[in-house]
Parts: sequence; C-alpha cells; structure tokens
Amino acid sequence: MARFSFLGFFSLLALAAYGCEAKTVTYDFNVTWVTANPDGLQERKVVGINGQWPLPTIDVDKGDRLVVNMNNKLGDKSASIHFHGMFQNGTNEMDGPSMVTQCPVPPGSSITYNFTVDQSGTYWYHCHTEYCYPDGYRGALLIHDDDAFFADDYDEEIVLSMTDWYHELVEDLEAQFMSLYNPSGAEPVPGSFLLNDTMNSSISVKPDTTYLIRLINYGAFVGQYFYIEDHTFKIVEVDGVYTEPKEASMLYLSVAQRYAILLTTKNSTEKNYPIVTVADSSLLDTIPDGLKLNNTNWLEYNKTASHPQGIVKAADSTGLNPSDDFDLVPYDKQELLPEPDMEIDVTVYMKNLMTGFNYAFLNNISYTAPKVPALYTVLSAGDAAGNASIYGDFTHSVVLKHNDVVQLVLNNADSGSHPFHLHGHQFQVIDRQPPYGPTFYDYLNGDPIPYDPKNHSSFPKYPSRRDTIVLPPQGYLVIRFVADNPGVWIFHCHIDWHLSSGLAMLMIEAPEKIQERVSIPDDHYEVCKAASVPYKGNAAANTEDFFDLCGQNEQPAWIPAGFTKRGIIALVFSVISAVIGIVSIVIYGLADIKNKNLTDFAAPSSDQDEVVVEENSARPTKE
Ligand SMILES: *[C@@H]1O[C@H](CO)[C@@H](O)[C@H](O)[C@H]1NC(C)=O
Ligand SMILES: *[C@@H]1O[C@H](CO)[C@@H](O)[C@H](O)[C@H]1NC(C)=O
Ligand SMILES: *[C@@H]1O[C@H](CO)[C@@H](O)[C@H](O)[C@H]1NC(C)=O
Ligand SMILES: *[C@@H]1O[C@H](CO)[C@@H](O)[C@H](O)[C@H]1NC(C)=O
Ligand SMILES: *[C@@H]1O[C@H](CO)[C@@H](O)[C@H](O)[C@H]1NC(C)=O
Ligand SMILES: *[C@@H]1O[C@H](CO)[C@@H](O)[C@H](O)[C@H]1NC(C)=O
Ligand SMILES: *[C@@H]1O[C@H](CO)[C@@H](O)[C@H](O)[C@H]1NC(C)=O
Ligand SMILES: *[C@@H]1O[C@H](CO)[C@@H](O)[C@H](O)[C@H]1NC(C)=O
Ligand SMILES: *[C@@H]1O[C@H](CO)[C@@H](O)[C@H](O)[C@H]1NC(C)=O
Ligand SMILES: *[C@@H]1O[C@H](CO)[C@@H](O)[C@H](O)[C@H]1NC(C)=O
Ligand SMILES: *[C@@H]1O[C@H](CO)[C@@H](O)[C@H](O)[C@H]1NC(C)=O
Ligand SMILES: [Cu+2]
Repeated sequence: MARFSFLGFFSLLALAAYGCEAKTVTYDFNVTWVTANPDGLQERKVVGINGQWPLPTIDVDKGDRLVVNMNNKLGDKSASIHFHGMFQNGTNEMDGPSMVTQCPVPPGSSITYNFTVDQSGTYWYHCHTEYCYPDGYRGALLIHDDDAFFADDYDEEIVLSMTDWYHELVEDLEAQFMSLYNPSGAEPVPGSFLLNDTMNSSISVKPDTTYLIRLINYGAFVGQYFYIEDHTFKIVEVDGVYTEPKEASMLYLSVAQRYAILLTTKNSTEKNYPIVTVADSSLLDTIPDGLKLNNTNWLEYNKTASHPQGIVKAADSTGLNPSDDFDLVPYDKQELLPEPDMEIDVTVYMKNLMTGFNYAFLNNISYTAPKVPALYTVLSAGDAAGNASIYGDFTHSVVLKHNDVVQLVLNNADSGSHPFHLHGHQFQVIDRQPPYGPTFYDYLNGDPIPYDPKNHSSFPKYPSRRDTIVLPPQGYLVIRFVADNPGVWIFHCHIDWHLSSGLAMLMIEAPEKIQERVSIPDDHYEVCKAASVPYKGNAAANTEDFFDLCGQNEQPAWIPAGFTKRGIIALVFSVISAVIGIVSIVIYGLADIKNKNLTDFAAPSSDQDEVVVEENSARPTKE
C-alpha cells in the first residue's frame, strides 16, 4: 500500500513538472461546400469545415491526444485527412492517405482520427484522397511546446500560410491535366497566390517585440520565396525539427514545407514594411497575363503611415537567393546515421503512356493505387506480408526491416524541381546536387547529374533533418532514416498534380511489427463498406492466393520505343480507332468542349468511348 501511494506521488510530480497534464483535444469537422473569393477575382466553391473557410487551425500541446471526427457532407466527393509530419508511431491507421492506410471516406460517411502527438512545431493537415486539397481542404496544425529551447525568447506568435490558388474546381483542372491535349504534362497554372488565405493584409506588430512566425506553404503546386524588407530573422525550426538558430533574410518554401522564425521588430513606428512573397515561376509552363507572381502584404507598425509596395530584386526568380536548408543543424545534434543496411535507388521521369497522357515515374513505375489499402493487405496477409510482391506491381512497394538504416537515393531525370515528402518520418538530408545558389530551383544547364556513390561530397556531421525536401532539377538527393516506425508510409512528390500522375512509392516498414501493433477501429472498416472498397487481400483483393495479382490495378501500357511526343497523339488515335473502330473521338470532362455544341464534330456513336480532336487546342482553358 505504502509503496503504491509513493509511486502515485511521483507520477503526480512528473505531471506537475511537465507543465500541464496531457489532455484530449477534440475537433468535430462537418465538411461541406461553401463559397469563397479570397483574391477578389473569382467566387468559387471551396471545401469548408462547419460552414467556414479558411479552415480552422488545429492547436494542441505536445503530448496531447488529438481526436478529429470528420463527417463528409460534400455530397459528390470522397475525402480523408492526413496530418502532415505526424509520426503516427503505433497509429499508422490514422495517417490518412486513401488506399494506403484507409479507404476513401465517401459522401455521407464519417471517420474518427485519434492519436497522441509526441512531437512539436509547425505542421498542417490536408485531404489525402485523390485530388481534393487544392479545393481548399487544408489548414494549419500547430503543436505548442513549453520546453522548446526558444520558448522564452519571444513575446507573441504569428501564423502565416502561403498558397497557390486556382479559380477552377480541381476535378475540372484534372481533366485538362490528364488529357491527350496535354502530352507535355503542363500543370494547371494558378489564378493567384495568397498569404494567410487572403491578399493585401496588414499584420499589426508592436515595436521592440519578438515574434515567433510560423510559415507554412500549403499550396498544391508552386513554391514561394518569402522576405520582409529591411528585416532579418532567425530560423529556429524546419518541418517540426528545432534547429540551431540561423540568421536569414529570405526563405524558399516548396509546397508542404514549414519554417518557424524569430523576428524582433524595430523600435521605430514610423514606417510599415512590405512582406514580400514571390511565386517560383520556374515551375510554371506559361505565365498568363495578369497573374501576380509577387505579392505585398505588410508588417504594420503604424496604421496611418503609408503601405508601400514591395520591390522584387529581379522580375524573375533568378535574382532571389534564399537561405540554404541543407546546412541547418538540428538542435538535438543528431549525428549522421551509420552506413545504411538498405539502399533504395529511384529516378524521377515524366513520360507518356499508351493513353497519350503524361505520367510521372519513379524508375519504371507510375504509382497506381491498389484495390485494397496497403495497410489492410499487411494485416490480412499473415506471413506473406514480408514479401513486397503482394502489394502489386504498380504500387512500387519496398519492404523495410525493423530498425534498419535506410538510404534513399533520388535522382532527377526531369528538368523540374520536386518537393518530396515521406510520411511517418523525418529524414537526414546527407547529399544534394547541384550546389545551392540563386538558380538552384531552375537548373537547366546540361544533362542530369546522377548520384555517384564513389564520388560524392562528404556528408555533414549533423545533417539537416526535415519531412519535405526539394529534389533539384536534373540533380539528386540522398536521404537517410531509421526504420523505427512500423507502418505503411507513402513517399511522394507533394505537387498534387505529380502525386496523382504517379510520383509515389510505398515503404512497407516492418510488416510483422505492424501486425502486432496496429488494430483498425470498426469505423474505418465501415468506411470501406460504405465505399464498396475491399479491405482484405492483396493488391488485387485476392484473399485466397496472395501471390496471384490477376486483376490488380495497372498503369497504362508502354508506348513502343522511338515515338516522339508529337507522334504520340497520332499513335494513340490509330490504336484507339483500330480497337474500337471509330473515326472521331471525344474526351469527356474538358470544360470548354462540354460547353460547345457537339454537332460541330462528327457524330459520336452512343455506346462507345468517344474522343473529339480539336485542332490548335493543346491547352484548353475555361472561358
Ligand atoms: C489587392 O490589392 C490590389 C491592388 O494593389 C488589388 O488589385 C486587388 O484586388 C487586392 N486584392 C484583394 C483580395 O483585396
Ligand atoms: C454537424 O452537423 C450535425 C447535423 O448535421 C450537427 O448536429 C452538428 O452540431 C454539426 N457539428 C458542428 C461542429 O457543427
Ligand atoms: C481514442 O483512443 C483511445 C486509446 O485507444 C481511446 O481510449 C479513446 O476512447 C478513443 N477516443 C475516441 C473518440 O475514439
Ligand atoms: C490569419 O487568418 C486567420 C483566419 O483564418 C486569422 O485568425 C489570423 O489572425 C490571421 N493571421 C494574421 C497574422 O493575420
Ligand atoms: C530598441 O530599444 C531597446 C530599449 O529601449 C534597446 O535595448 C534596443 O537595442 C533597441 N533596438 C534597436 C534595434 O535599436
Ligand atoms: C505614424 O505615421 C504617421 C504618418 O507618417 C506619423 O505622423 C505618426 O507620428 C506615426 N505614429 C507613430 C506612433 O509613430
Ligand atoms: C512583380 O513581378 C512581375 C513579374 O512577375 C514584374 O513584372 C514586376 O515588375 C514585379 N513588381 C515589382 C514591384 O517588382
Ligand atoms: C520495371 O522493371 C523491372 C525490372 O526490369 C521489371 O521487372 C518490371 O516488370 C518493370 N515494371 C513495369 C511496370 O514496367
Ligand atoms: C516473394 O514471392 C514470390 C512469389 O511467390 C517469390 O518468387 C519471391 O522469391 C518471394 N520473395 C521473397 C523475398 O521471399
Ligand atoms: C567527381 O565529381 C565532381 C563534381 O561533380 C566532378 O567534377 C568530377 O569529375 C568527378 N570525378 C570523377 C572521377 O568522376
Ligand atoms: C517510435 O516509437 C519507438 C518506441 O516505441 C521509438 O523507438 C521510435 O524511435 C519511434 N519512431 C519515431 C519515428 O518516432
Ligand atoms: Cu513533383
């Protein structure tokens, strides 16, 4: 008895020492369409929560349990929520990506996410079912930590999101993106760029005050440069990893990246200073007239003083030289991980397949979702779970051994930059080429440089660590992590257009431990039933023979070697005509064609796939 209360006394002390008791924080999200016009240019449908948009910020303290009840009332669209950067250590089933760790939640269904938060910093949450977060379904997720090394160094906190913004629904953009008319894979160009989901804002500040500013790029596509004229600041966190303070005056945030910075305001209240964001135009295939790439908001010291427009040092991004994230030293000084037990080598390519659409590849695989969420395959496969083949030929699944040091080499055979994100982990960034400089994000000289293990830069002693990293154009990245978090984790480009065209692969981490630790709550299985998605079996939903993948989802067939991009459309047409014997062909879903009188085209026959070819219409746009 005495001993029991003695222990009890100490656990109370432990709680007191922690500062505050870990609590459960619950959010009820009714997800519906609402309308918004954040750039003043176009009112549109956006995904709202409890009738509101911008979406609420999720605020928790380190150690809390977070419960999010999501009720999908969109009526016409499936959804899910990924809590970006959360380790979900022991709760892989709460990670959120559809067909990876859960079924898509169909309209009319709901799901509960429930997990403890044992990390801190600046994160975000977003829909992770094919094409859903560019419609506005994303918000900030902040994890406060009284024990942060800089906790006593600031007076107030400011959260600033930045994002690209489209005027069209993502389903209409998708139809244009994945189409015969877009054989080069040009991504949809945003209509504007927002700061904190609006424009022209004044962020009111007090003089001689230190602010912790949390920056999040929760866009779908375009990276942005950020600076405040005449101000410097200290970086103290990158993607949830505290860093040795680093002085900087400009940052680049790809989509999905975050920073926390400490900024001390000036003593004088005479002037206001432009907060300048510049969209990374190197990602855009075209820059339409009227698209404002650089935007000014204000650090406002004085309401009545003038609010000057920011001055961008060059009309394009090449004059901008942001702070390098490669040399950020994690505050915990975690050393370079030892030589890897396992190495994964993949190369990014963009290519056309037999449909004529442009797909994204890691090696020769364009990620194609399995018929059963891969986590559910792990749980129903018994001993076969350790064999990557059961996850299918098109999910690019790699089985990792528990606690192995994994090295991932990512080469870029593409001339665009790609922000890659690994779920469930932060990784060390141990090599990256070409070297950092003003043209880093737009490196177009010469051929791709692949990683050469016999000739590389020396690895840093304390490598930078984060959860989303930019793979430079035609360069490479080498990252390391420890497979100490059993689960199925997707590794993917965070440009939503590239994810949906296949730039992803799956880490099946310690499947035997997943089977011991993970149990799926009933409501998650109910979601599968409501969505008519099987939740047992291999990638082809075969529950009898896990090695029989007949009927699995497949990427379209390869185009025979030797075809140029121009030849592809012709080839696809001749194949389609040969197969279905029609002359004229109509693509469904192209907004401009939908609005046209179809009698302009050869009469389609009603019971076949029809595609109409319109001359000079490589990039259809909406009127
Ligand atoms: C922001 O200001 C510009 C003029 O500088 C104006 O054209 C634009 O409509 C404003 N946007 C919003 C959302 O207020
Ligand atoms: C969600 O909708 C249900 C009924 O449709 C309502 O009872 C509930 O209060 C709503 N929740 C919130 C947080 O608005
Ligand atoms: C969340 O999970 C905890 C631990 O499993 C459980 O005790 C609690 O009831 C769950 N809460 C909800 C709302 O499901
Ligand atoms: C950003 O927007 C949110 C509303 O979405 C608002 O509560 C917050 O005050 C804004 N932050 C700043 C710094 O203006
Ligand atoms: C602002 O004023 C405080 C005290 O009045 C002083 O300590 C500080 O150095 C001043 N800061 C600047 C940037 O001049
Ligand atoms: C604010 O700006 C106005 C106009 O420039 C100036 O007259 C005034 O003194 C300033 N106020 C403060 C508190 O600095
Ligand atoms: C903003 O950027 C555009 C190009 O995107 C450039 O033409 C313009 O000069 C820039 N504005 C300023 C004030 O620098
Ligand atoms: C990719 O290449 C491997 C090895 O050459 C081959 O076994 C596999 O079938 C290929 N996959 C696809 C989808 O082409
Ligand atoms: C996985 O299963 C396939 C098909 O049964 C077999 O050929 C292969 O050797 C297995 N691989 C491993 C690592 O056991
Ligand atoms: C090693 O890499 C450097 C820098 O990329 C290159 O200049 C050099 O030629 C390479 N050396 C060999 C032996 O490949
Ligand atoms: C997950 O938790 C285990 C302890 O249960 C720990 O060893 C491991 O480092 C954690 N992994 C991550 C990524 O948090
Ligand atoms: Cu990409």
